[in-house]
Amino acid sequence: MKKALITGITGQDGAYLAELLLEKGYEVHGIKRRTSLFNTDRIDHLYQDPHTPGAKLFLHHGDMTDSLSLLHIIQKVQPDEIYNLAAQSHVAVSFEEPEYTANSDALGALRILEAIRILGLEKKTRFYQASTSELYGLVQEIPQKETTPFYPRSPYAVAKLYAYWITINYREAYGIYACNGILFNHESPIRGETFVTRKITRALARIKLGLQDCLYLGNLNAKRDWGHARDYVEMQWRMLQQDAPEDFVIATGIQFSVRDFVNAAAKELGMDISWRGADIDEVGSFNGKDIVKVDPRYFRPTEVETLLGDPTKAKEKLGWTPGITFEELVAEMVQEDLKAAERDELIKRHGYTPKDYHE
Ligand code: NDP
Ligand code: GDR
Repeated sequence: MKKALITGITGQDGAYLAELLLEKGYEVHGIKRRTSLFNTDRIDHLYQDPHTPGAKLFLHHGDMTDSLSLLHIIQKVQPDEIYNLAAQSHVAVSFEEPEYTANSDALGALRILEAIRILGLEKKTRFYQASTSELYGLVQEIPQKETTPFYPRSPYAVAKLYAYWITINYREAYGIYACNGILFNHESPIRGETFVTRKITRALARIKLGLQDCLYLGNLNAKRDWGHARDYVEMQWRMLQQDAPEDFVIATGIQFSVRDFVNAAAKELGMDISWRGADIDEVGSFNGKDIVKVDPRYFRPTEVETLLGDPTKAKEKLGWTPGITFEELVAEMVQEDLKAAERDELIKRHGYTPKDYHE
């Protein structure tokens, strides 16, 4: 039975990947951080008491900023595959916490690679690094492929650039099977609530049910190549099953703006938004009510305006075909957030205050 170790198992991709690897018969180990409230919502459905005979999912406390915890876990687990998904993954937050972002996202990858080396696992353990289309930043070529030059535009992207190159360096220097998946944006109903897609689907569902008045967004013109996380984690696994380690772009090859996403989500809810004004004065309204407004608080000091991937290499070598379309992705996210909003509306109707979050 193969053993996999997932850093970031409590995140969006970690949860989908754990599910996939368990289905494939792996013993799955995950690293979770100590938090004051439970942070395992996304994997609770997979959890088994470790005392249960045949349990296949095990969680370990650790942190990407703590070399010793990583070393201990890797020594104990002796994994065949490590998927390094843990990161401070929010681009806007990286401008507010640049040092921590560099520590976890850049040095975190180094710590894992160095642990593989220290423990003499270079020939046993395969390593996947969660690289990102944010590396392209101020794009130098359209569409972006594996050979397109990078121009990172945030502390997050600069940290991920270090992780990208240290992965290649350890592959070349020590013969470790290590690959970068350069993944374009991928979303799902379990996407973090402050990424733009989930923020939109959640807010519009709540607006529809009268739980919220308005959705405040930043740059409506930003364009992204959005896919579904479930499809993308399958490619993370396939990258580690090749004869030789290589880096791959995973994308759909289709691009939409943030405004397009708002329109698609609203349409799924039977709301037809009309737009007026421009730039910071742009407003989206429905039934005479202004329900989408621009708040410059969400603008980034340096923005990535447009990303569009060319997944030709992954199609040829990994058999990549995105299974879930943009429309299906939006519909699934909206329907799940509508269910959550309906639960909240019921709670409110019975005089209780539904749980909310603050950005
Ligand atoms: P999430 O933000 O949903 O999950 C991040 C995970 O990392 C969480 O489990 C989080 O733990 C964990 N984590 C954060 N900091 C630390 C730390 N210091 N030590 C240990 N664990 C930590 O991200 P996604 O699942 O969306 O993305 C997975 C990876 O892929 C990330 O590295 C991201 O940067 C990268 N990526 C994502 C893309 C996307 O569109 N989703 C595209 C390209 C790359 P906790 O739950 O406690 O917060
Ligand atoms: P991104 O995702 O920065 O591409 O990083 P995000 O959803 O945060 O932003 C996408 C685009 O939408 C614009 N935008 C807003 N973004 C947020 N979060 N909130 C808003 O209110 C808002 N309004 C407009 C942004 O400016 C941006 O242009 C994601 C993360 O998952 C990274 O970890 C990953 O590496 C990349 O995708 C690929």
